Amino acid sequence: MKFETKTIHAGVHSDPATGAIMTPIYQTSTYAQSAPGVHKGYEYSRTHNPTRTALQDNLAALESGKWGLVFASGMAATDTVAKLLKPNDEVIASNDLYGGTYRIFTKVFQDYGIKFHFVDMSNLDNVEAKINSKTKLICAETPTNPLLKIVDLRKVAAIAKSHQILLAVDNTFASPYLQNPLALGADLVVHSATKYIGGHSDVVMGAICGNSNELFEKLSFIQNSCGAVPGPMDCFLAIRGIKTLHVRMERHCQNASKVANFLINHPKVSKVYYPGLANHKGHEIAKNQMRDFGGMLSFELKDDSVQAAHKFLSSLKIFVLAESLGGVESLAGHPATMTHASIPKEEREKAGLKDSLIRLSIGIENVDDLIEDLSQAMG
Ligand code: P1T
Repeated sequence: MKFETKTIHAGVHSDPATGAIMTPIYQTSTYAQSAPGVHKGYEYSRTHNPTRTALQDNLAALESGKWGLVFASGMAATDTVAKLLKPNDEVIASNDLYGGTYRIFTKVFQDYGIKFHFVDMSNLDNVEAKINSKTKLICAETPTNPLLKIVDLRKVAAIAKSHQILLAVDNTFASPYLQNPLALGADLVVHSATKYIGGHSDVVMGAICGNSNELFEKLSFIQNSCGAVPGPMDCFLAIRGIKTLHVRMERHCQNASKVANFLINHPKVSKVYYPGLANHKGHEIAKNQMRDFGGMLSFELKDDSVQAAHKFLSSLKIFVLAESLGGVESLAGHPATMTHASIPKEEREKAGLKDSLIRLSIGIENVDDLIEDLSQAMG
């Protein structure tokens, strides 16, 4: 089955009781048993819920994985992966990554005796330099949030495999339509399904997909034991959102490419980060491992101050100033004071994240309206 058909049909079966073609919202916490332990595969909704099962099977198919697990948020998915670790284990993670991921690693898991190394993974020598016998996990994000750096997934997977280290890839920015890390050698793919997967800014959710039965056993055990599961209504919304994932992503990519080309020619803009631009450092790798270049881009103003960025952001009329990304509506954000404020300034600067950096999540509106809005906000 091709991707576009999977988005609509994979994992989703018409309801056996009524024939309803949409998976019902099984809004129930528990299931009747005819005798203790005798049931129809469902005992309690923290463990399993039919609406969640349909979504998990659908996502597994979209990521070319054997299994999928969904969580109450993207952070809950990352939390679950990190819970595979033990004290004294070491992790190598992208130094340009979602601020909340940096925060859970440094403020939560570091206290449990796990050591994190944050490196620029667009150069894989930086990864190899930090590998030692304690390294158990490599966490890559590509394209990265917010600088849109590209990590060569085939190469980092080969490095991880040769050292028997697990590779988890946060595929949030690409979505399963543009990139399938499992097919490129990753062990686990992680999503904030809040973003392109849900697609309509109406749900907070996370996901992990993989192929290994052993990892499935461990991760589903943590999912059930720790309980960060999404409710059936949210699973329904995600199933509905996914049905148009491929169509939305095509428009996100077309619009973002046009906006990037508008911005590189604007006199007040000093730099544009978009992997679709031929001069982007990761352009060739992105071409090789992604179907298109995505709907996210960032740019710096020539006036590199928080004030200049804030003035621009407050002048936007169609773009909504908000955290998050990947919805049908265009959003704009200021990583230094919003999504990445939890990363200390000196760490942000080391990663190249400047005060004037503005991040855009390009929606699927008419692109001329979007460009006009950016143009008037530049003043
Ligand atoms: O927000 P949540 O669903 O918990 O997902 C966390 C997360 C994980 N990974 C990446 C790459 C992300 O971008 C996010 C969330 N990001 C934002 C809210 C943001 O505005 O960047």
